[in-house]
Amino acid sequence: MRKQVVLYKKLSPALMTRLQERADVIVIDEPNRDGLARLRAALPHAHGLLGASIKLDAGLLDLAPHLEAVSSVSVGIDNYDLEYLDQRGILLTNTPDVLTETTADTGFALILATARRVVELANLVRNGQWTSNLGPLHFGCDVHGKTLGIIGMGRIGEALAQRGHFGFGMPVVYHSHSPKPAVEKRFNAGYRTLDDLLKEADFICLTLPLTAETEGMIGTEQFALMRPQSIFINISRGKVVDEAALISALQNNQIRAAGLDVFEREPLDPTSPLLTLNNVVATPHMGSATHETREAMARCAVENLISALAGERPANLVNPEAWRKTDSDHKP
Ligand code: 8YV
Repeated sequence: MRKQVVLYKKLSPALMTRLQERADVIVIDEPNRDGLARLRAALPHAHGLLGASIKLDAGLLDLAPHLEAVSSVSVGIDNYDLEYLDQRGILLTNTPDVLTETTADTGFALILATARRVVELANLVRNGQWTSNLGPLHFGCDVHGKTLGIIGMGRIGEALAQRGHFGFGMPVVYHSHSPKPAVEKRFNAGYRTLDDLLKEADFICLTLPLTAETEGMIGTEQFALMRPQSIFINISRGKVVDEAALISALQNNQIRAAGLDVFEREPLDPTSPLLTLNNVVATPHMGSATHETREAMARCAVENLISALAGERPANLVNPEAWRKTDSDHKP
């Protein structure tokens, strides 16, 4: 019997053909509020799900009694209840590696845009307000040679360190669960406690996953440790930061600026105080959003799902516990 797959993120024609060779596919337009009703209606038939950016909690997945695998088109897995998935033996896969470089590029785009005030000054030109040579009122600050602080030294953190060290001659300091000798050797990077990094770095970049441990990790106390010339960059998850504390730190000039690609609630409310501040560059969760990378992520997600529904261990399995459970179920 052909498995049923519910797709809640569009695929290219080539990948749609690839998936339809192996399963019957129900397509739900990117489920906004209306789409969510269609997703709920499709779940009772689903053996596999493929998509991203929707919280698939127990309430939703209880509607899918035949579900075997969820293939996320993302590296972040905070939209999924791993305990629930393990308990039901539902495999979860993600798309690491293929988006690392692109997301690190986004991180550096925000570093440069905030330090050199690119958006603000480009708008000056666009609005016909460039009437004389720039003076100190419009000067930004240098990036090269400044200290790059990275909180969370995973794949994306390492790619940021590579750009800073080799590309911009930046001393690199980092904080993570444990020291990473290979990273220290490759980038002459120094391990710091979180507090020491916040006091020392000129650019403070968050590349952490959102977990129960990291939620709200950067708040009033942490912003108070940063220096007035420091710039805060978030390309991880909005909820790692207390957004009200960030707004207050910016409004009170506790930090120079912020480059933000993620927010506590997305899309960001157009009335957010963040959007009234000239020293904030806010982008719409575009970290991995290039044609090449999103196609590579979708290709990875399709292959993960095909493997999982064929009873093979997927390449990017997030929850091996569920595999062990299904494996024992398959054993005679
Ligand atoms: C987008 C991301 O959420 O991979 C992640 O975890 O945050 C981004 O890449 C994802 O690409 C949406 O499809």
